[in-house]
Amino acid sequence: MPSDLVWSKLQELRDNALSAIASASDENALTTLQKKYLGKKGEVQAYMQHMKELSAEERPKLGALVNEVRDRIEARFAETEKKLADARLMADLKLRHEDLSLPGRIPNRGAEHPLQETQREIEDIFLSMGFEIARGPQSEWDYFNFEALNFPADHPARDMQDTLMLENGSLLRTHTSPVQVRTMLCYEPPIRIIAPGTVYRRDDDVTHSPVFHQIEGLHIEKGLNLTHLRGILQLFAQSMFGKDTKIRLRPSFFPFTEPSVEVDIACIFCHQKGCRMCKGCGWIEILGAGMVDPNVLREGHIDPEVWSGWAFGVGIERVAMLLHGITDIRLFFESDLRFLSQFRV
Ligand code: FA5
Repeated sequence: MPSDLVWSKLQELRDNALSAIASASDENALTTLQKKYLGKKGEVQAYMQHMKELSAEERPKLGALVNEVRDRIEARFAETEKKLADARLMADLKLRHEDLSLPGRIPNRGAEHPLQETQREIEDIFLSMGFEIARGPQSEWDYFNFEALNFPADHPARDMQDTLMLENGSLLRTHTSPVQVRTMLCYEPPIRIIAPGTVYRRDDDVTHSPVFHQIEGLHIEKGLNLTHLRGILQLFAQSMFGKDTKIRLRPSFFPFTEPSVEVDIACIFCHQKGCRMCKGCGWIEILGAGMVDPNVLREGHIDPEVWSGWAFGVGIERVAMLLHGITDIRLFFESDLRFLSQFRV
């Protein structure tokens, strides 16, 4: 075929293709046209066969022209494809009769669990006083849970915390106090940490759960005494329960503190007039505490002649129950949304 004829036929093909594509009625018709013009055996590619009929100078011209025609046709395909998709969307919307004046659906919002919230609030109070967070394992060795804390083997004090034993000879920690010795063995004093975590006991009633949470506090420094402990706990109680909250320290016993105390707050429900929550006595116990026993400091490789320390252990459920006036601890663990959604902020 003479070259002039090739050029004009190719241009004719381009113009036909462009108008056929523009008037394609739907996406199926478009696919058929795509194959017809741009497929491997399509009409545009077929023009490459004329190469051999052309002179050496004309061949690159044909190549460039074929490419240009292909680009134009491709661009027209893209435009038409978008036009058809938009039209289909509009038709769908019309069919569905969307009522754009309907109010939107409000998605269900999650919220922090009340125990998590209480834990974070307690942590924030101590972090603001310069304490750092330490952690320890929940499956613990007898040594850290009892022995290093001055509970000799077979000592009756071990019965104070009914223990769940594991098959490998370890146990589920009954309190967060094992983190005390673990921390002492890792860091040089002065030490100022809180250790939040899950603990386990064979205990189950409306105020005691087999799985519950504590936060341990430990401060080791030169010259600490019970008044420092009292001061910090007073500040804690006021930050947590209100600035007028009074505390009192009652003598108690823990093998790992000497002296040991139970700490009560003045009843926040009846202001000490006597109510069901404080069982009529005006005080509510919130935590156990005391000065770290010298034997425990020695287990942590700390010299009790140089350093002294205080520690406390507070139950997170206990604090959350007081804050929200909850009388049954099991509500925290039942995942009942009627209960949990009341805490959504
Ligand atoms: C202890 O666990 C000591 N380790 C606390 C301590 C730390 C004393 C450091 C001295 C120095 P106790 O067994 O009293 O102590 O538990 C502390 C708190 O945990 C209690 O006041 C209570 O709020 C909470 N608690 C204890 N048992 C349960 C339970 N089964 N369910 C929920 N909370 C509990």
